[in-house]
Amino acid sequence: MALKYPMKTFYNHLHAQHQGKFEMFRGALVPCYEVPARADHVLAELQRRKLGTVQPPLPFDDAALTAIHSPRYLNFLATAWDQWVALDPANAERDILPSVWATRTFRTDIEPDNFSAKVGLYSSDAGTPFTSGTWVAARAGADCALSATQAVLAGDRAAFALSRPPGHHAGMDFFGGYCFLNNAALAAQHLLNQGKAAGIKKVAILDVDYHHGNGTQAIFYDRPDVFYASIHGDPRTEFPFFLGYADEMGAGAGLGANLNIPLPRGTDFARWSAALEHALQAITHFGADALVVSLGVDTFEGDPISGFTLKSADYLAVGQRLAAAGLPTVLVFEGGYAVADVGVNAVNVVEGFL
Ligand code: 6XA
Ligand code: ZN
Repeated sequence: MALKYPMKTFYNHLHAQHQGKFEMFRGALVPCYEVPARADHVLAELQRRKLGTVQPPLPFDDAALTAIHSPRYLNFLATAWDQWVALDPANAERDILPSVWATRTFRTDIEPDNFSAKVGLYSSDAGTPFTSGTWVAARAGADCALSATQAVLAGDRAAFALSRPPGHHAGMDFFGGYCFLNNAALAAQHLLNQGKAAGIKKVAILDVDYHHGNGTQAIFYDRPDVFYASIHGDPRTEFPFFLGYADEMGAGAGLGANLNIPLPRGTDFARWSAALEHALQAITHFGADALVVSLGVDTFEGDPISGFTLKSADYLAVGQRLAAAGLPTVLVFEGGYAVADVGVNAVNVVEGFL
């Protein structure tokens, strides 16, 4: 196909170093849904259609990470595996999986010495194994998001961060929902920090993943310069359950800069695209100078852990509609677990955008 302009994809060449064995589901350890093949399928489909260029990320220093994540959390991520294996050499064969948490009424200001307690302090669920290569993979994934952002700051109309593990459930200081570093939040903050000369004063994050991006929302909840809009499965029945309701509209100076559109299981593309229209109109009204898209394709009818019914062809229309917003855009890969279809669906968004 003839491209109107090339799109750069920054591919996390180290993503497969994060390869969880099991996640907790209804009292049993089940094989992880978030597998390396997901990203491989997207890469293969991009290359098959010859959509732009694929390159590894540029390295960014830790200052880009501490713009979003707390130093003590980053230090934990960087050292967790070594701490785990130091407890027992046999742990090298086992993933770290949280089992105890600081829920309501507990203290979170003190980092305990006990390793399991530390894991609990910095996590939100038992569905997110931390493996020997998790930090290396997540760190390179953040570099992909920052590199795509850099390309857009340098004048590209759009760029794609193709990485795993995903990011939108990761908070300022916790992992969960298969996420460790919040790639979309890092991109948005980098656009603001480095985009002054380009006239970028306000950024919107549009989260089209099936799941509400609780981490992203919380990071920017009181910020007037970042609008977070999300279309997702109703948290009354869908992960992450405890955030993502329609009455969450931002706080303090950020009041009005958060929009949640929860939809019931079974939602089809007609209803979903009306929600997309609503979200994009709100982003236009906000006056965003640039857009970050949390691009999950777990809205697909065949997704094994989700409940919407979008079809592969619908993702072409999604890409077209995102492009019609007319903003410099960073696309950040998030969820999508119908592994054999993830490549076609994600790349349909990219092709629709072009
Ligand atoms: C519960 C399901 C986690 C959903 C992860 C996801 N283990 N988030 O796709 O967007
Ligand atoms: Zn998801």
